[in-house]
Amino acid sequence: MRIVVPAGGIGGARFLRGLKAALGTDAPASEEQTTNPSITVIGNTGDDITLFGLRICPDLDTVMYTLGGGIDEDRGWGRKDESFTVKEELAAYGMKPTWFGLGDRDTATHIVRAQMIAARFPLSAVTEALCDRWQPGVRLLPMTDDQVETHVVVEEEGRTRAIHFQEWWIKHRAELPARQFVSVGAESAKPAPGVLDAIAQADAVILPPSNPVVSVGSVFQVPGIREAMAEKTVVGVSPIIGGAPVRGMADACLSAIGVETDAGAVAEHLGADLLDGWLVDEADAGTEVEGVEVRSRPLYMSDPDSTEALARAAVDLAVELS
Ligand code: GDP
Ligand code: FO1
Ligand code: CA
Ligand code: CA
Repeated sequence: MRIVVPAGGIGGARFLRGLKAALGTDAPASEEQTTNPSITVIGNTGDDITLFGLRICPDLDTVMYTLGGGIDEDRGWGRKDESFTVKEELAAYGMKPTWFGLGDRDTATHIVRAQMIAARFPLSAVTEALCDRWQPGVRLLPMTDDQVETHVVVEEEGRTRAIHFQEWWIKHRAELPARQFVSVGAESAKPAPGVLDAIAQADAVILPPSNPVVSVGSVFQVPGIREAMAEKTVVGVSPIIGGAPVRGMADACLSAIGVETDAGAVAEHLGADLLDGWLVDEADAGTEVEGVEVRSRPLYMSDPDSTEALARAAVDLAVELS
């Protein structure tokens, strides 16, 4: 079975771990699996930022490290056994910004990426090269090779300005009221090589419980991707349980675009033209979305078994609706 998953960081990556287990692709990779894995991930690159001359791709790296065994499980981003000496030394030079947690081990990834970008390799080729080391067991594609960055229109002391998503998310902890998200560069961006083919060849598209606004929503800003997915059987997993995000600040993103922090409201926002099925938590049983088959299942990815069961429920629903 071939499945395409548009993914952000932690919610996407954890779900993918369960999906690999559910599809039996988490065994040591055979030659066939590395060249033709059954899961293609279309990673959000709207979070990407250039700092200190390095191109940093948080969501791609989160998926790569999580599936490759290199993630810091507690933080959910960056490398395990991390140290921050480079960050401290940069601060000692007065280098800005100081709010970004640039880890030493993580920096090696950014240096490899910067070097390849300087040699004019596209991001998709860079990502493939990085995955040679991590062997995530999925095909990880950036949504686009073009530069697309999510900027946030905020109001501070009566002044309106746009700041990079990472500044809003990390420095301001999403507390600065957001008026709008803008995917700078998206209009003229093209899906990365392989993205539209993978969707065309997929048996189903599964939306993991990623942030519907700045993760999945950002992937959908690249012209052609959402349209291609809508042709397929699409099943989504709600990132909202009992009216609240499980981790992170998705509620701040949803309220900025006028969507209630509610499992049903998120499905309506994603659209009945796209979604065929929608999984909500048992706490949200009874949720109805016109034109969408809604099922309730335990949606907390608290351990490998519950995550695998959740992924299997999504696959089963997709098979049933195909
Ligand atoms: P980010 O890019 O690192 O912010 O990660 P994603 O966009 O992929 O996922 C963030 C979303 O994952 C948040 O909105 C959370 O509500 C959701 N999430 C995290 N853990 C869980 C979980 O165990 N179950 C569900 N259903 N959603 C989760
Ligand atoms: N999140 C933080 O809250 N603080 C950080 O300092 C931070 C650094 C960081 C470095 C590399 C990386 O891949 C991710 C990092 N994140 C950090 C996570 C990231 O900012 C966000 O969680 C996502 O971009 C939102 O999806
Ligand atoms: Ca993200
Ligand atoms: Ca459809």
